Amino acid sequence: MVTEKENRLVTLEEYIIQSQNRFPGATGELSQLLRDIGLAAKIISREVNKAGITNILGLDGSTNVHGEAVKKLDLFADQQLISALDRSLITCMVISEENDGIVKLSSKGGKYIVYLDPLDGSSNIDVNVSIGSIFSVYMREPRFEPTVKESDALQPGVKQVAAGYVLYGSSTIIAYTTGLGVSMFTLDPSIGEFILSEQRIQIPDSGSIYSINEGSYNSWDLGLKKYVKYCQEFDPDTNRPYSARYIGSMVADIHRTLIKGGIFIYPHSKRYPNGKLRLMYECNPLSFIIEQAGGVSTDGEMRIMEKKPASIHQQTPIYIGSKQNVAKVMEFLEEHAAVEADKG
Ligand code: AHM
Ligand code: MG
Repeated sequence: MVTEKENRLVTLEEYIIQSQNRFPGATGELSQLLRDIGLAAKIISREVNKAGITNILGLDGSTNVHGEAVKKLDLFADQQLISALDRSLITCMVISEENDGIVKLSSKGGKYIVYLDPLDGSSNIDVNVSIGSIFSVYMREPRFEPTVKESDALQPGVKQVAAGYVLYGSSTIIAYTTGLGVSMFTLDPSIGEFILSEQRIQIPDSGSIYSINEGSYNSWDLGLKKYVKYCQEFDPDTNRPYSARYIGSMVADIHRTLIKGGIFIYPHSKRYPNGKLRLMYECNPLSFIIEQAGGVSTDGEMRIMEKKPASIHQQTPIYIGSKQNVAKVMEFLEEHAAVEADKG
């Protein structure tokens, strides 16, 4: 394991191998899978950086399974990640935002199932704003029948064996967890390697930033409206008013929340009665990261990672971030839900 005292540069590959060596029985397969994702991330990062000067930018004319316009880079990222995972024959199936059904890989006996949001925040691509990739890894349990099927992948988030994100921002960063804290690496483009920048990251217990698309204010529950008003009130003792920050790329908003603390919310609303964000390849992996860093993630009623998925593309509301901020919004939601129940 790398100690803080060592100032030698440690690459993602070295770090993964060193971490694996701490578990004598480890087969190295999960390490290989993480290295595959690291490689795909470098290729996607290169393409994202040159998007503005190539014709890869822009709509490719088709729509994804949710009827949203697909940009060329979404497809590129999807292909890169899937083919990187296919190559090492340890993943049997991929579920991706860009594909309606499951994608069976060449290795039918592969031990892992991987969920992907290949390029999250894609509406930000053509305005040069940060975007990201998200991944979430499950085991395909040996008791499952030989034929790989969708129901094998319907496991709650607590069963994730690894998860992470890549942020294509002012620099490219990869953060991941295997359940032993969160480690973060920054891509050094001059040598083409991800270099360890932080390990055992901790989210602050409270923060003074709230992150939500306030354009939907009129269709929120009363408790949420009151919470946002609370964030905006002047009270220097509690560091209010909070700052509002909303990038519109969940990876970037969660990355900031992880580093600076605060809360990110995508609630249910009249427009999205079940929330907009996807449980399996957006909310579960980012919840695993935030929880591993000491934060909290809930759908307003229960822990996100304990939700039993009914379908691979299921949506969910999410309230995620620093412990104290999430506890506060829950107080508002509960208080006003009780008031509404009394009235009705
Ligand atoms: P995408 O995967 O199609 O890019 O959609 C998910 C994105 C999230 O990154 C972001 O938090 C959210 O959609 C923004 O939605 P909205 O524009 O409704 O606020
Ligand atoms: Mg997405």
